[in-house]
Amino acid sequence: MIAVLCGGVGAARFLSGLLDVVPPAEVTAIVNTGDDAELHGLSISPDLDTVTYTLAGRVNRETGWGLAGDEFTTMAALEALGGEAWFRLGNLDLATHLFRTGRLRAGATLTQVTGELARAHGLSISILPMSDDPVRTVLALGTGGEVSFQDYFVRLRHAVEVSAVRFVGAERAAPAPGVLDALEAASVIVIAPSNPVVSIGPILAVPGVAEVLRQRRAEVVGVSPIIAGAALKGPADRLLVELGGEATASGVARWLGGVCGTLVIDEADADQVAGVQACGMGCVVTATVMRDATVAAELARTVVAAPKLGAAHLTLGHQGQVPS
Ligand code: FO1
Repeated sequence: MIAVLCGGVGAARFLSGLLDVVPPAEVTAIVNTGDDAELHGLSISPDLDTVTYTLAGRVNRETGWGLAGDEFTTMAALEALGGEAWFRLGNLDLATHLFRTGRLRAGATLTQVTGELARAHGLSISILPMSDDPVRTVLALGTGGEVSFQDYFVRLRHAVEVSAVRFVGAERAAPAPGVLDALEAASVIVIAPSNPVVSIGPILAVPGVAEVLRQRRAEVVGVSPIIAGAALKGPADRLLVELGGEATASGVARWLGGVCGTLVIDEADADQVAGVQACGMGCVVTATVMRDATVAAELARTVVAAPKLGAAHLTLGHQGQVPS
């Protein structure tokens, strides 16, 4: 069994590759819900939907979120009425939010609804929210005041300086049913190439999760979302720096150090191996930019093998070859 801590787009691509090399019934995705939002009376869980749509082969490949071929005429009509339309919900995507909202109001848990949506999309992988309790990522801005995650990410286009991040409700949240069991039973626990601050941070803030990872650190493998000093997508690089860290693979190692035994980093960062190892972590170097399904599957294969490779402090060359 493999357990994967997931944010949005990067995690979903990684999971796609993993399912090419491991049977879906042997994978549990534990997904961030700190990005969840309530808009227009609807319960929206972007990272859960991104993972589900991607694995179902239905995601909009250009954006990495939402459904392929979706249209936004409902949003346009809402805007014409004077409604808020900065968070773009596609006509087809809206069906997911209507379904989730209705089921939650009828008393179902987020875990149950997420399972129902996964099955409706024909998926047999176990997709779990990190918690059934509300946890919301809130960012304090350098200019003062606090905003919700989607306000920061979408409305403000993450073009503002952040001075602190908190995960409201995390201390009272319980891990969703199955989360701790999956983490305890997994042969490998993967921290997907997601933003370590705002995608992985909320999952680690759910009581009990970080404790299991600390105990099982030798089996925990992270994939750095920072490559050559920058994030492929989103504000991970800036957030790391703004919150006192460093936007490098070594900076990711320091951020995740206590809970992660091995870090997989990109070939472009081969000069970072010593920095990662200085955090007491194994380090594996391979191609991590998932530009196609083959690279994603090869990355997944390397990650699953990484605890053994990383613990021996072996450094791998391109596509997992041990350099001679
Ligand atoms: N991201 C955007 O940049 N703009 C949007 O309007 C937007 C809408 C949206 C609707 C549904 C959904 O599931 C995701 C959506 N996203 C949008 C992506 C979302 O903000 C991000 O995936 C995250 O929460 C970060 O992982």
